[in-house]
Amino acid sequence: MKKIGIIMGSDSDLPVVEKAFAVLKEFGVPFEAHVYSAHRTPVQAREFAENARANGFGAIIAAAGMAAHLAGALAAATTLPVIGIPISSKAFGGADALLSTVQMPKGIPVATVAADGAANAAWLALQILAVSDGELAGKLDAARAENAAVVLARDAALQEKLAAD
Ligand code: RP5
Repeated sequence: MKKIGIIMGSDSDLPVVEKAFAVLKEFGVPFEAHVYSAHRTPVQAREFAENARANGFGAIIAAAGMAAHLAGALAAATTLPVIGIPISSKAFGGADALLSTVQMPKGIPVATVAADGAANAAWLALQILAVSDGELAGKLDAARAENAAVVLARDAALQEKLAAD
């Protein structure tokens, strides 16, 4: 099975990124995580992306805040799909990182999730791997069915309450 690479610009991003770890663990998909910064350690970040396909990765998740160039810098060095997580910061609440991550020039796309949207980054990475992995696609279908059952149970509870009022 292909691995997911997770790169974060700083260990201060970890509390958000851990939500992606949790989703990947739930589905039993292997991942590797590193702290590499587009600005502070550009050589290591680039090397990771350049070698990612040969090293068995199928997608890369990149989390960074503020002047968030990490996802774009990684995407420039690989044709693997790169998913960007803009990390929210005090000054602009994540709008800075969101725009820095999403506004890529044509030819070098970054699939950008919501600010601090680490769980969805992991779900999207799983869906990318599931394009060529039927077993994983089945697990994703089952998880969606479970989520739907939870929502429908909540709706049923609401209908009961409204009927009783
Ligand atoms: C970004 O700058 C990192 O991804 C982090 O979100 C932000 C602040 O980094 P630290 O100063 O906390 O290391 O590059």
